[in-house]
Amino acid sequence: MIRRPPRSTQSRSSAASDVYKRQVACNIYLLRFFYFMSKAHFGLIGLGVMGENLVLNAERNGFSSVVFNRTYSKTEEFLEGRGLGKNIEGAKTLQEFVNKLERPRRILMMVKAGSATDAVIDNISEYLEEGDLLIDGGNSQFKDTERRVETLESKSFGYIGMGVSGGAKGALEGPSMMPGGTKASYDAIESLLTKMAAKVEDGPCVAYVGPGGSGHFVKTVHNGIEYGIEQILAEAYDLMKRVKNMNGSQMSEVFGIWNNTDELASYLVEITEICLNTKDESTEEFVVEKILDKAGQKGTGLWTVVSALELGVSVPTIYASLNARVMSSLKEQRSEIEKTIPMEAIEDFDLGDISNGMKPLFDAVVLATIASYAQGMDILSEASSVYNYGLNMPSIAQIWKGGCIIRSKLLRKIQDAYQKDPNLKNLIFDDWFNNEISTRIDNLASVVSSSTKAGIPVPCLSSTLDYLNSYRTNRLPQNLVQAMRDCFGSHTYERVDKEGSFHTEWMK
Ligand code: NBP
Repeated sequence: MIRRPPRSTQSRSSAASDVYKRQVACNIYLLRFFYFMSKAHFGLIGLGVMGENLVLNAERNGFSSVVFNRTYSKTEEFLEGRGLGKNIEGAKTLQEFVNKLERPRRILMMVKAGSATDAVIDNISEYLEEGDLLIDGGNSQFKDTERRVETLESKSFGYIGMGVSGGAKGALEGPSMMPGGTKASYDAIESLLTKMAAKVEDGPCVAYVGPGGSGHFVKTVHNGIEYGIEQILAEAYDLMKRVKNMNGSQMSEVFGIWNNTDELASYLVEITEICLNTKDESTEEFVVEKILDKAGQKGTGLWTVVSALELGVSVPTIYASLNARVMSSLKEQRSEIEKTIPMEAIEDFDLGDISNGMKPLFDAVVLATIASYAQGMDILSEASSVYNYGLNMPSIAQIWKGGCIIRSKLLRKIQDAYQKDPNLKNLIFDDWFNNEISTRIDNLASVVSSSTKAGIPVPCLSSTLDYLNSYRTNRLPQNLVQAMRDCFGSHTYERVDKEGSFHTEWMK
């Protein structure tokens, strides 16, 4: 690149020497320029399933990237495999990682929630500089995120706690993302996130959620709703199988019909259709029937229920789904007790048939699904005012409409309902949802009562029925509960006929 003056004239010509010096200076400047220009736009820590796919997504959208993983061999494997030929570099140490990033740095952490996230933050903090931004895309507890936002922002770093949903495929092709933290930090990554996110007909599935841990709070509730819907679909499957003796293909056909309706068209119904119709390659039998009936839970379902209870929000459908997983884990105990309190043979009852899309069962599933969303949205409304999150409910429905596990057609209706009335107390007050409930509740009641009589547990369907029946009565028996509390503890009570606080001497 640099043309050296010929040796013979070098010492004799000071003019030529000046030209040479200027050329060197110019080239050093260019080298420096290209060095800084070549720094990567985006850094990722944690090459698990999610991290790997998210960094490929960022790179595909034009963001050159650097990756770091605790175990370096995984980084090498990635760079020689899926990362090969991409604008992605690896780093062996965190020092090298930050040096390869343009400033202010934008770093996404995709590691396990809890102590692993704290360890990564501690380790990287010493290399960060003012204005650098850390994004936690793991499933962190929102209270941990509140603490981290406060600590990191006080050190002049940016911190975003971001819920990410969509699994491996979503992470690669476009996830749904729920970022929370300061608005200034969000603004610094808005263009990156908007490009990476799933897109639906009316925009991307990402938006600023709110301050502090609100992004992770919204993700937690997303997962609570997901627990609910998964259990509801599992109960529908159980009824088809045990009451109607349907095989995998027949059940799959019903879920296929449901997936073409305005009420149930969704990702979870779509994958249920696929799961039920998939055969085991070695046995040629339906795989689902070969899977042990035990489901685990990683924390977000539990956090949803705990948050709901702390906020005083009623979430029986979501709670029932969590409890169903807990009960399923008692496999040995269930097998033992089955022998001591045996069930009667199950008699056939009306669930409809394939030709009418199993209408009574469909109605029951629609209402339980609506209840799951309604309860989740109620938690968000309450959290928004108690924690000062200022959540925009239609915007959250928009984020969930694509890319995430609970994406569904119903979310359009939910978005409309909150757009019509931003202070909606519950979806049940919206005309469309109110009509759905009025016209389907009889079928929900008959499915629940027949299942209960037959001894088939339907915890989400029955909790939904109780939830809706409690909602639609002006008369609940808590007057007696209040009487008992006043009787043993002088807690006093309110009356229906006059204002004030009253006490009765019950034992006189
Ligand atoms: P994993 O949680 O299975 O793996 C995390 C990666 O982080 C591993 O490659 C691990 O390195 C690395 N890591 C680093 Br760097 N520092 C670590 C430390 N101090 N302790 C433990 N691991 C460390 O990945 P994932 O399934 O992609 O999940 C990442 C996050 O995203 C989790 O919070 C998860 O809950 C959340 N999430 C997952 C999904 C999903 O569908 N999987 C969906 C949405 C959100 P190593 O190679 O040395 O072990």
